[in-house]
Amino acid sequence: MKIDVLTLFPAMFAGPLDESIIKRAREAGLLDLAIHNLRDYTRDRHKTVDDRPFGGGPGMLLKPEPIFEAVEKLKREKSRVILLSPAGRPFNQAVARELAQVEDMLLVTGHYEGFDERIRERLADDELSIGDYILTNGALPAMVVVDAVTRLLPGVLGDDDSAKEESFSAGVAGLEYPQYTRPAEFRGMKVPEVLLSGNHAEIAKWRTHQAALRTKERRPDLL
Ligand code: 4GY
Repeated sequence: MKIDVLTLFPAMFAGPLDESIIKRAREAGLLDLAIHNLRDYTRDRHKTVDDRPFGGGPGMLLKPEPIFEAVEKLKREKSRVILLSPAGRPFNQAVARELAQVEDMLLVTGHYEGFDERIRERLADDELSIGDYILTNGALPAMVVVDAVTRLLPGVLGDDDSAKEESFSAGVAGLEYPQYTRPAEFRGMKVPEVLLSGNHAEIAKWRTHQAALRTKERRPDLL
């Protein structure tokens, strides 16, 4: 998959996507990620990307010209053009799965008070929000989407992790059950006896029960 990102803060992308699983996916050619500086698509001396809202109001908006220039240049035949903003539809695992099927993505990140509406109207195929809070800009949300989608691309994950994703998509899972590793006692805290018992039927029952309790307590919306 090719993913292009349009941002005012390209330097923010150095680091998070250069580690671990995403690094391997990039090295293996499964993900081709390119970060583009919106300022490079301005034509005026001051490299202006923003302007004041018609009708008044606080703050500045991303003006249409640089974003239109950039998207028209970067967009490919099959790219999905996606704005990132708190006004988007909620991003979740189902959306990540949907995006893992598309050929190419062009992620357009917000800043200031947001986008001139004509960017939405004419350029965007979709608009996503990673959650109900306001960040300073869309770089972190873009990285979240890149990460969540990349790990679902064929060949990126090891078998164990793939199985985990499947149990989530089957809709079986709410939250995970509690897990423990050695030592069996740490600072006076004991691992539940059943997990040391070797009784696999009892262990499975305990885990299912714990997962249900935890989901009911913390995320009743998933039930
Ligand atoms: N939440 N999900 C988000 C965000 C920064 C003000 C519009 C979010 O996706 N993007 O908070 N982005 C804002 C800053 C203008 C973008």
